[in-house]
Amino acid sequence: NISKSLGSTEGILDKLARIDNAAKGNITELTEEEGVKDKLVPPGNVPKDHEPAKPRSNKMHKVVPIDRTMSPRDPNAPGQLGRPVAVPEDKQGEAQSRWREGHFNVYLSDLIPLDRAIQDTRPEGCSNQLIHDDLPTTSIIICFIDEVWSTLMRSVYSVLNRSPEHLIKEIILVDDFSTRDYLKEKLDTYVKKLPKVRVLHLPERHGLIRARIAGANIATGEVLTFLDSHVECNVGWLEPLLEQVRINRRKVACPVIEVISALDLSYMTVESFQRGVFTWPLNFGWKAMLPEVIQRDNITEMDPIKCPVMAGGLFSIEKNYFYELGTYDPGLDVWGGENMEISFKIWMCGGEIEIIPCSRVGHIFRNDNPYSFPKDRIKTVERNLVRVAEVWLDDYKEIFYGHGQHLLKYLPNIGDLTEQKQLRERLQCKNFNWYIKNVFPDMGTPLLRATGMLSNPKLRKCLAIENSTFVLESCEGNKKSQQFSYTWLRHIRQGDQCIVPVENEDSASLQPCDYTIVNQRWLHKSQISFHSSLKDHIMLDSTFITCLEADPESGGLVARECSSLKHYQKWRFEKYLVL
Ligand code: LR7
Ligand code: MN
Repeated sequence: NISKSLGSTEGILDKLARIDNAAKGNITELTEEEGVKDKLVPPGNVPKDHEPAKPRSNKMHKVVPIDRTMSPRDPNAPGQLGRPVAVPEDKQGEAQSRWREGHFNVYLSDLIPLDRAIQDTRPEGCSNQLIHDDLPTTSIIICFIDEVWSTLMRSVYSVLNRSPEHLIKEIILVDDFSTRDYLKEKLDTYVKKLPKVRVLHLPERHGLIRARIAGANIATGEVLTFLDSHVECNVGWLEPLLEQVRINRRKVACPVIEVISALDLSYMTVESFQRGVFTWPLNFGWKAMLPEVIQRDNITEMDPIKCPVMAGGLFSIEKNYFYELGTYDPGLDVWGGENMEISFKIWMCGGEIEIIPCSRVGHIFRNDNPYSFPKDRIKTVERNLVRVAEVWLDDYKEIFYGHGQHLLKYLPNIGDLTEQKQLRERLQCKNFNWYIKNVFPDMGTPLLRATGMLSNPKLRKCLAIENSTFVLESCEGNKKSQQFSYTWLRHIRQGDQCIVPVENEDSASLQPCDYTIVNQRWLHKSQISFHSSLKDHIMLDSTFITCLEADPESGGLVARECSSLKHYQKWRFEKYLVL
């Protein structure tokens, strides 16, 4: 009996520990009756008015292919079914001059119906897919600044017309302090006729990122679905997104983003099996899954695709989860980089991001923004990215800066990171190395340019550090003092010590590595062609004059004027990871 009751006490303690853990944002799954939803203590201020968790049922239905219209569709209307539209000869001038209202063909957008039909581009099988009857409701949040009326309305109508009514809690249009008149009272009056649409006029420019947070703060649905303000949601787009969130509240679901042509407003589908990825220094891009992988794992066109990062604009996320994650880093400015931040945060702190091929939304891609930035656009994005890198990238920061040394100049101006770092602690997020290994194993960029022993082939000796001074000794592969790293920022490093030249002396010494010290950067195997005869040298990046040289006389390392004839200036790392 005693042992039995002890056993059950342990059970309770174990349960309490798990609830406590979950409250800290830890990822141990709790069973439903333990009430994980209500016990989680989010780091942000969760608005209190969210709906309580509903009882679950396992009843399912096929996706409802809703496609309502305001009036019977005229099959001959321009742009119907997403067909391309041409500007009449006598309207070319008008179309041209109106282009800059949106940086797409505004004239044509105004010409085509607000509720036009588009091709149902879903893969076969999507219409038979089963969806739970008890999906969570969603608030649609569309932020805009100076959006063209017809594209904004077409976005809204596509949501109203192609979503099951009971799933849309509301559509929140967040006006990010637009300057155009029609987006004020006219918009307010107009949306009064539309069901569920609310407008939030921000009293000052927030920028997209903070505008989204403002929208989320007043949302009452269980799930937040963010959209850009020039989209067309396709048939059956919503249920598959909410289904994924219902299955796992830490799953963030993105539709396939299809293309609405900026030129002719045609609706075009896109290649299947595309993942959202990044290249350095944190540029978003698409990358096709390898055909071998698709075959090996028997992946169909309908299967969700795990993405290392999301494009940023279009996704569904459980509202409470969004707040547990601290929403977006509020220190990010205006626009850009927030998709990297939330993607790293989601993956590293226990969630996942998927593209759901049965959900498809068209988006007008354009070359320029029709609104101005408070500061320069590139500078805004780059500063944001540096902020993200400093919080999330760990050692991989080196790759980030190595692919854009100019980014280092933002470091003094990125603001305070304490809260973001604390959030990362509190959520007990995994590190960036885990993220790369598990989420983006094909990232393909090694952490270093070269590693191992650093030898001078002429002398047949290796550089070593003994008692903080350089010595040349016979090469021994497993000797720690002979191990060096050649980093993306062109540091030659042992531990946290970096090689630097000593000013006004022809010698070299060690100094704690510091990204911002230019004298710590050395060119080696560099592609700079006018130095190709010095490729095997190790040349100071800031001067192009000084090279590291083995000095047989002192048995140490010196820094002297580079010369292609000097064999003691030629070096080889044991292993090159990048050429
Ligand atoms: O200050 C601003 N305030 C805003 O409300 C700036 C913009 N906005 C609105 C704007 O009206 C639009 O609805 O924010 C939305 C996005 O801006 P766009 O459409 O001018 O830029 P974009 O389509 O290139 O935006 C992409 O990158 C952004 C970076 O911060 C956001 O993540 C966008 O959501 C994202 N869009 C997409 O992911 C759609 C597919 C693009 C791809 C790939
Ligand atoms: Mn956009």
